Amino acid sequence: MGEANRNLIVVTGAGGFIGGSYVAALRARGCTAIRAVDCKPFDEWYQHFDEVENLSLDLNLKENCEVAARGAHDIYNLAANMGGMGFIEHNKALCMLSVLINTHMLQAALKHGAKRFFYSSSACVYNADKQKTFVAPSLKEEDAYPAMAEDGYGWEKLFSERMCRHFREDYGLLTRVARFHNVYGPWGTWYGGREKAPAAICRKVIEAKLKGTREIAIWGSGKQTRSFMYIDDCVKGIDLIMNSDILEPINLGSSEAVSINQLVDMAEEIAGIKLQRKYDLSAPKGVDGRNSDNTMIQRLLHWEPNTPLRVGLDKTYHWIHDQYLARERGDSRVVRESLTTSH
Ligand code: GKE
Repeated sequence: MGEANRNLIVVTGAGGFIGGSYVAALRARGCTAIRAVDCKPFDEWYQHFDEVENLSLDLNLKENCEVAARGAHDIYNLAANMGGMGFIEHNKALCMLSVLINTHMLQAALKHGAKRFFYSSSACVYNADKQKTFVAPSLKEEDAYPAMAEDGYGWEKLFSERMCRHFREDYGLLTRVARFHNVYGPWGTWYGGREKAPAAICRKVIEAKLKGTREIAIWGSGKQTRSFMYIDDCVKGIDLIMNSDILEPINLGSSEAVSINQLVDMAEEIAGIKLQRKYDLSAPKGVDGRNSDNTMIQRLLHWEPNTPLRVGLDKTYHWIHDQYLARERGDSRVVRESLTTSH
């Protein structure tokens, strides 16, 4: 059993949105022993920090997970092949193959004596039959069973949650699992097919404003409901849950549910325009309604994600606006979305 370097923190998926933002937060609080891992080539990493140990490794491969985990004390497995509904609905096998990453990372964590392991699960584990109304059902942790997760992506997440539990129960590896509810914010994917609704809607409003097209294409009827969690709350929640005694998977999401039409209202308000809405009922829609029931996180951590959507969306809109103009200028510093892989 390898020896863990007491301080070494390994973050997988570090070239992506949440992983990159988590590495940035660790640095901001003075952590230096950080190993950032992603399979993307470095020039496609959303955020890249020279003073961090950066590894571009495909973590589907067992031997690469061994390299990534060597000497680690804490491992944050934030790596997955994922995206919004536009991606997960059309890439179910790819999404399920992320099981290789989590399984190999757990085995490597055990082999190399890591002490703590954080796994990023998702609201997509929840039973689809409980999300068949536009009146956003507040999903409690127990609503994942009996199981009827989101096809592909949701089942991988549910299976990997259970793998984490069994590694804790059978081998004593401290595992913590959070179910993320639609994370958004600066440094997130905003074009290319993997983007989620907040970024997509901001991009479309910006495009309509800059190009004067005055109309916006919305997937579904716009009545679908969701809660969206700002990235800073996600980072804080990861820390609180990793440092807690919470053994079972727990919701990490905002409890401020809105319809997609209301999300568009907010983006228009930020842009100072009103657009003609074109609804595409054949586009990927996912569940009708979803919200995060935060009773458990409130009870156990006396906190819940609380950045109002209007506040987070404003920052996200302006970040995407600058990215959009930079892309128009052909500026290489634009976050580049590779449609091939992102884990
Ligand atoms: N992506 C996207 N792009 N969604 C749109 C758009 C658009 O231009 N216009 C309307 N929507 C609608 C979708 O049809 C869906 O009903 C809703 O916004 C949210 O779509 P989403 O953000 O892509 O993803 P979901 O919340 O449905 O599902 C996501 O849940 C996350 C966990 O909360 C999953 O795709 C994963 O990203 C993750 O599990």
